[in-house]
Order: sequence, then C-alpha cells, then structure tokens
Amino acid sequence: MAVKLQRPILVGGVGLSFLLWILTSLQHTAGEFGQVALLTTILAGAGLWWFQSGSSQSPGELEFVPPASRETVEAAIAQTEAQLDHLAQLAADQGSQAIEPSLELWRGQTAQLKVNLDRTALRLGVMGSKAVGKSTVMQVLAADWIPKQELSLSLVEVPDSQPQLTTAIDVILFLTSGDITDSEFQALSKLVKYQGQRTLLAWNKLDQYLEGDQPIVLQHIRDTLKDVLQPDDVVSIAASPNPVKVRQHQTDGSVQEWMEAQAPEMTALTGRLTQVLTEEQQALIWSTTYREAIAQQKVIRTGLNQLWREQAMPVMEQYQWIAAAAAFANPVPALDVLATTAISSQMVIDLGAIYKQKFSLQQAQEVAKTLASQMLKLGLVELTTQTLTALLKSNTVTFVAGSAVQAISAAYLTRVAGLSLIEYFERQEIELQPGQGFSLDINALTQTLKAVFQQNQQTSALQSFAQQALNRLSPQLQPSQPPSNSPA
Ligand SMILES: Nc1nc2c(ncn2[C@@H]2O[C@H](COP(=O)(O)OP(=O)(O)OP(=O)(O)O)[C@@H](O)[C@H]2O)c(=O)[nH]1
Ligand SMILES: [Mg+2]
Repeated sequence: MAVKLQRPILVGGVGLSFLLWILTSLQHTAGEFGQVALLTTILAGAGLWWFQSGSSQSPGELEFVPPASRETVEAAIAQTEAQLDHLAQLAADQGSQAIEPSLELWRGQTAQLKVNLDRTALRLGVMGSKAVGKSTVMQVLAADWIPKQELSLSLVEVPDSQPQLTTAIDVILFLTSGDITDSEFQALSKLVKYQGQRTLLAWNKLDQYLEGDQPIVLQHIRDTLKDVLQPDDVVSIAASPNPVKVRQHQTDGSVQEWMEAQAPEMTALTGRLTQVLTEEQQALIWSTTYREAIAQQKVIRTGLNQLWREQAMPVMEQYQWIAAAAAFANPVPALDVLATTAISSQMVIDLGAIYKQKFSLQQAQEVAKTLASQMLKLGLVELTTQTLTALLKSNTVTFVAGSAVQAISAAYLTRVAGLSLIEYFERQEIELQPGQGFSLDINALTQTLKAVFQQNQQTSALQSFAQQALNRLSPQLQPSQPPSNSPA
C-alpha cells in the first residue's frame, strides 16, 4: 500500500474492486446508514495520511493596495519569475512544447519589469467619454505645459474600448464635460479602487456654465466623488472656451459687435499635475510596475491553467468512473449522492493538489459537501436523473435498469463537480510556496457550478456521455468479466 499514498482508494489498481467488495458485502449485513458511515470511515482513515491542519483565512480583499516600497514591487516581480519557472518546469515535465513561444515572450516581458522599475520618465493617460475634449486638452498640454516640465513625460489617449491599457500608465487624467454621469462614476471607481490607478478628474468646458454657477457645479462633482478622489484631485478647466461676443457702443451712436477668442483656462489642472508628478514620481513608478507584474502573473496563469487542466481532466475522469461503479454496485438513490460525495472529497484533494490548493481531508469534505448540497438545491441531481431515465428508455439495451441510471448520474454529477472545481481553481490565487490558508468562496463555486452544468446540459452531450458510460459499465454488467477501473 505504500506505492501511491496520495490516492489510497486507487492503490495498486485494486482499490475500486476492494471498495465494491465492501459495498456488496455490506449490503447483506448493514443498514443504509452503516454503509455510508463505514465508507466514510474507510476514506477518512486513508485520508489521515494527508491530513494537515490548515489555518482558516478570510478571502483576500479585491481592492488593489498600492505598494508601500520598492521591496514590495521586487517581491511581486520575484513571484512572477517563480510562476514562470514553475510553468517552464511543468511544460518540461509534461513535454508540452506548444507553450514554448509564449514562455519565451513572457520571460522577456518579465525581465522588462526590472528595467521598468528604474525608469524616470512618466506616462500620462487621458480618458473620458465622447467629445468631452480629450484631443483638445492633449493638444493644449502638449503645446503649453509639457515643454516647461523638467520631467520626461509622455501623453497618450486611452480608448474606452481598451481600459486594460491603463496598467502601464502612471497618472490618469479623466475628463468630463459637466456633472458626473453614472457610467463615469462607475468607470472612475473601478480605476481608482479596483485598479489602484492614480487618477485626476478635470471638468472641462467650464465656460459653458455661468460664472456664478461654476463653483457650485465643481463642489457638486467633488461631493459626488468624495469616496473616490480627494477634492484637490478634482479640478475645472476650459481647454477651448467658446469665443465671447463683444459689443461696443461707438461715439456716433452705432453699436459694433464682434467675437473675441478666449484663451484656454488650464491652470488648476497644470498646477495639480505638476505637483502630483514631482511629489509622487517614485510611488507612481512603483505602483505601475507592481500593476504590470500582477497583470503579467495573470497572463502566465493562463499558461499554467492550460497545463494544469491537461493533468486535471484524467484525474476527474477517473473519479467519474469510480463514482459510477460505486453507485452501480450500491443502487440506493439517496445513498448514491452521499457515496459520490465521499469519493469526491478525494477528488477535491487531488484536483486541489494540481492547482496548488492544499486541502485537509476535513476541508475537502466540506467542499464536496457544499458541491453536493448545491447540486441538490439547484435541482441538478433530479434533472440529471430524469433526463438520463428518458434517454436510456429509448436505448435498446434492456438490462440498463435503475441502477445504470444511478451510476451514470453519479458519473455525470461527479464530472460536473470536477469541471466546476477545475474552473473554480483556475480563478483562485496560487501560492507556490507551501503554507497557504484555506478559504472557500461558496458563492463563486455555486455560480461556477451553475454555469458548468448549463454548458454540459445539452441532450446531445448527455447522450454521448451516457453512451460512453454504458460502454464503460457494461463489463461489470456481465458476470463473466471482472470490473475494470483503469482510465481510458
Ligand atoms: N465650449 C467649449 N468647448 C470645448 C472645450 N474643449 C473642447 N471643446 C469642444 O468640444 C468638442 C469636442 O472636443 P474634442 O477635443 O474633439 O473631444 P474628444 O473628447 O477628443 O472627442 P472624441 O475624440 O470624438 O471622443 C470640440 O468641438 C471642441 O472644440 C471647452 O473648454 N469649452
Ligand atoms: Mg478626440
């Protein structure tokens, strides 16, 4: 039994037959409860090998915290490099050459992060809805203000359609042309609170309001944004004020009228910008590099997820057939769900291990129980059984009785549980060093479960799955052949 400690129920390939033997022999001796209890005890006993106490920890805050020091940024870059190394190792172990070009690219980009940390030039990005004056403001800044700055500065427009471009930008200049709209408020909040972007808001086209109203409007914008931006970071400007009509009464009694061009009014903005860029230069560069490192990690993560999925799918499929065999050998509907759960705790541990999510048996049981109860609550169990009953009725093979429906349902539900876990894990933070705490976002897991079930619910998909399961189970239906549990 020492061969494969991580998966005791599969040890030596005899685990399943052993399990089935236990289940069948129990059928004569014990009540329903006793069977489940014993099954759970067997699995729990086996589970002691990997039992480890995990400290519970509240789920991480979503809000971005700007780095306090250069060390924080360097740690984030080191973490990015560690992820890359892990990916490279995984690709080598799995012999996946398809990822090589991406790996090369990501290595280059990650090396660039260290260079970026030592830059001095700053990047200013202009954003805002249509026709608020972005181009005009950029022209005026480029002509009158940037040349006077001692800092090296670049100015870019960030299109609404590509907000991800803000990652590499140090300061965002967000423009409006009047009171803040709801969508502007949402966009600003996201930038500042979620992306941790240093942001100034400029209300442009000040000249369109009466002079007496201007301070009131500005105050109103500041009040609206009080939880997002400090008042100093909200200013008013007129990048291209409308010409003003001038009337002059002549000595001969006639009246002369003409339009007089107005100079841009930008001092509130340029004053604040100069201050922010000089006082916060270092922090701005740290922040941006930190965001870039985190964004790079997300990209590398897609590569990791791809390779991890290649490992996870066969593991999930193995459990799917174990669940089918167990449910088939022990065809009491209420029991099946529980038996499936007992088995899927081990699946949680095995899949978790692939995704660097460490679970104790107890925690895994909690996850499996949550999955099972959500499946019941969402009506997935009933729906699956009903659909499969209807599908199998039309099947010409007459021996596929109730137990086969239960077995295929168990397999299918285990598959849905496994795929949900895989998708859930793909979105979890990973810790390549050991010692991570346990946290389960039940809500996110349930949402994933619903989505995965919906994706896999089509009759055609279920039909081909049922057929596959029948092929799989049929050796066991014929007494002359021993049960098979080796993966396809
Ligand atoms: N009254 C007034 N009009 C302005 C001001 N600034 C810009 N405008 C006018 O607003 C209009 C739109 O300005 P743009 O600079 O093209 O705005 P934009 O945000 O670049 O527009 P898109 O690129 O189309 O989204 C132009 O007619 C400008 O002349 C201002 O301070 N006051
Ligand atoms: Mg424009």
